[in-house]
Amino acid sequence: MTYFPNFGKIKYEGQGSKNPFAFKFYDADRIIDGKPMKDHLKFAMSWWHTLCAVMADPFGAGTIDRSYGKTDPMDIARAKVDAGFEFMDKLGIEYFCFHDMDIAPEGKTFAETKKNVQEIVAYIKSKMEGTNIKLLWGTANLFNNPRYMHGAGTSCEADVFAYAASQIKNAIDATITLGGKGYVFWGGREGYETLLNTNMAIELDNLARLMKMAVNYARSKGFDGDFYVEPKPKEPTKHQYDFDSATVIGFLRKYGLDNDFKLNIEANHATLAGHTFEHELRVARINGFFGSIDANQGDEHLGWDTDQFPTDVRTATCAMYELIKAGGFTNGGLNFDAKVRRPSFTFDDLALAYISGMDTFALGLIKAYEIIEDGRIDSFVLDRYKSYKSGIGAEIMNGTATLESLEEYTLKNGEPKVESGRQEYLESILTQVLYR
Ligand code: XUL
Ligand code: CO
Repeated sequence: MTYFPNFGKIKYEGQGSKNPFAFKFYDADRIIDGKPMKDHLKFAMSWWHTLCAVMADPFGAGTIDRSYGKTDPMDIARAKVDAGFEFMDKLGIEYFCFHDMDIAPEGKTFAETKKNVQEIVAYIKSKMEGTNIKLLWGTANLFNNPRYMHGAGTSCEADVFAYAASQIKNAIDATITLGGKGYVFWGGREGYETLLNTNMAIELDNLARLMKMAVNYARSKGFDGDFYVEPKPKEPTKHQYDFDSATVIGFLRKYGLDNDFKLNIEANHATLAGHTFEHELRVARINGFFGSIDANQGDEHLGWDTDQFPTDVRTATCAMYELIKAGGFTNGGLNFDAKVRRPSFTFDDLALAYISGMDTFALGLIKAYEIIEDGRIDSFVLDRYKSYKSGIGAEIMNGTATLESLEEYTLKNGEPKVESGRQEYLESILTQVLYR
């Protein structure tokens, strides 16, 4: 039984290949800086977009049939497992990520939902045996069901908070059973539509309470992986509390969650926050919160989360530069939180999309190493701050300078001499390395 009859194992054929079902840049076993490309990139398949999304939009029905030839919801869920493992095997993808409600159908009661999830988790576990396929992270879907219309952890209804907590408990159990090293909080409904009906202070305190409960529970069950918050400024709510990396880091520190949580940075969410992807990664990295990546890209002409497969090599290069400087992934990886366009409705399109995304990041990784090896950009930045190495700069850095001593210095030395930022020159180096 195959769900993807039109292609077999996708191989690396190199840049000269015109075979659509082949990698042009992603050479999984190629050693770069001492380890295979696949271990640098740790590609993951998103269960929801890859196996579930029917590509409906507000103006029309779905274009992809996700019944996998079955009618019973649990049979469909099991078929998705089979299809997912075939897909990962053929693409050479070693990780996956899921929400509880992607893998199993919601039951009529919570008890039924719990049973459904446990049954499919057991099936996934049996499929993992004897393969290299691992769980990157798990999460709970606390945004689809209408009960979450006012939020989950930030709901004004305590019963909804309790329901969300129950779902999280089971999603953590599923993550632990499948050996996952990450658990994600993405707050799709954790925000507000209007301040006129919102007590922001209670909502934020409660969100932190929910996260703390999750940490306490998971640690008590032996989970030694990372928790992640995935920042996003808006959509579906008008304003989301986990706006961007800087906001989330402030939140985690305020509530004492910074030892257990890192960030899962999504490219398109960065764009929505008015940042570049690399900005969000840089903020995470320099603050010690670099965790995992949801790779995708938006459309520069559309203002919403289009979740497209990444094709922009310049952006991928800048992102991979941040990954390398962060020392690589530990528990994290690169999850394609990306979906095909609505008219790309065949299963072949899914594979072609992944091939394109994986090639983009493979090339980004190669180019990021070339930028570092070239050295001109790094040494420019090093040199740009050389005034802090000695004299008055060293005094500022080592904390001996005061406002008085700096005034004395300025009175004596007069107008500072400043240098050019050389942006255009540095951009030309990037272009030169990207296109050589
Ligand atoms: C939504 C989004 C989610 C999270 C997991 O924009 O990115 O799929 O990645 O809940
Ligand atoms: Co995401």
